[in-house]
Amino acid sequence: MSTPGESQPGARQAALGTRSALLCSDIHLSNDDPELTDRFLGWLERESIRLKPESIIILGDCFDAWIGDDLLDTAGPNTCETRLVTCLQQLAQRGHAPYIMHGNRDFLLGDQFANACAATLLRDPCVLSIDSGLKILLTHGDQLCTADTDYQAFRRQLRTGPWQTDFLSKPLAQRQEVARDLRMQSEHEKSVKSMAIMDVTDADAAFLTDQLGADLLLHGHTHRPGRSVMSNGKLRWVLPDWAPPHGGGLWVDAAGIQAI
Ligand SMILES: [Mn+2]
Repeated sequence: MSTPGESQPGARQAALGTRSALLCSDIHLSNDDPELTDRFLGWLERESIRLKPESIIILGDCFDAWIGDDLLDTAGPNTCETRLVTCLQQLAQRGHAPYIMHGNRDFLLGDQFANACAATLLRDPCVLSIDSGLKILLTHGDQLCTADTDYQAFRRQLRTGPWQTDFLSKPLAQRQEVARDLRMQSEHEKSVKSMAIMDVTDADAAFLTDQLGADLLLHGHTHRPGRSVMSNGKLRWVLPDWAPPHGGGLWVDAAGIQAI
């Protein structure tokens, strides 16, 4: 049986040490877009062969929606869910350990899913320590969008145990419907809110990075990739999304961070 969301935060890994990591996020895999699955899995395979990462870290919103791990029981071999599971399992066997953090779209990814792909679920936030000594604060990023108070209230509601237990007790078809409604609501809100409100709040980002003793911040979610300096003087890296023609991620090793 799967363990939903953050109802058991102790079960998630909050720190990770590695020699090198391939990071990506916001792929939004969906069975409506098999080409996106082809493109993303092809990229993971290619970059793993080229860079030989010790860790592969997906920093949230791997899927456009996740309605419960039990959908794996009936997912066909060509679905994006099964294809990702198979791909990560193979990468794990070749020595590239997969790690997955929840995004706001797939916060119900649980233990059944993680076990199926030989992945470890990361807590949000999580501190990544590179062998060189660099400490990177990893977060999906939505919890730092604090100017969007409506979203934060909505997020708190969805991350409670009772909401999740109630949701997961519904039949799959009904959960699909709820997920569709939530997605439409989110698209609507994105279209009427300003970019500033939906971005990370600098003061909160800087505070969290300092509080957890990290040298820099790395997140996804905003679909505004790049690098900037926060008010505490530390760097903030943002991962790209995968809506065409976007894609790619970040590479971290003893030499530092670079976009790939
Ligand atoms: Mn997101």
